Amino acid sequence: MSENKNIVVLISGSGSNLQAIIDACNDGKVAGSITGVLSNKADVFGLERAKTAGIDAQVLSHKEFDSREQYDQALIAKIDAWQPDLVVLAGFMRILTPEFVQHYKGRLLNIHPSLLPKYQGLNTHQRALDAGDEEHGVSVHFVTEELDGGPVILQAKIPVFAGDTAADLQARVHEQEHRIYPLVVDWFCTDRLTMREDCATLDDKVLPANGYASE
Ligand code: NHR
Ligand code: GAR
Repeated sequence: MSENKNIVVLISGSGSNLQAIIDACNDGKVAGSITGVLSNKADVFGLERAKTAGIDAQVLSHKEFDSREQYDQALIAKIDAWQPDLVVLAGFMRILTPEFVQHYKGRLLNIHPSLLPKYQGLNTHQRALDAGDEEHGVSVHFVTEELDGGPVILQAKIPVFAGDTAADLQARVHEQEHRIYPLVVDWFCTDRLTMREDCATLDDKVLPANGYASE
């Protein structure tokens, strides 16, 4: 089972999390290889990162489809051609249908820039600032039908300082993302991490609601 796993990464943008996972695979820190990268947007830098690393990179634009259901069926066909053991959302900005989520259930991860269950959805950094939060952060979770509602695996916190802008928070969050996402991907690839009955388990222990070692 814990042979080298096939990983497919879905992106919509700059792909700095993709890069962190590429680097970790190359450094032997992740027991897997990225067999494909798919973006719903053409001309994003993440596609260049994939090509530079010698990874098959393709675009499937949601604009070419009449419905989310049709788009997601086409997405599944592309992804499955890469025979993934794990599908990683890394800044992928399209909400996925229940059919898609069901197809990859238990092998679909997302990184979300907030301390879930706070700030599901978009504009998380500005919302944390507007709420006057003194801490903010990032969560890696299994994807379920409920948007940003699947079981949390690992979080990292960052401080919010007076005068911070959303861009400051985003930069601070990014640093943490690049540390924790490869780690969680490796847990999956070494068969330590599973989803059972909508709970995340690490080494057969059910993780708490905020993930590993949270307060
Ligand atoms: N799909 C499901 N079913 N469940 C989740 O938990 C998902 C998901 C798809 C993406 C990432 C997520 C995030 O981390 C994610 C989690 C996009 C939107 C969104 O509103 C919301 C959450 C996330 C990603 N997207 C708009 C849409 O209409 C488009 C926005 C845009 O293109 O800029 O799909 O935050
Ligand atoms: C990351 O900060 C990720 O948490 C966020 O997008 C960024 C992608 O950066 N995800 C979302 O906002 C999902 N709605 P990257 O392209 O450099 O990896």
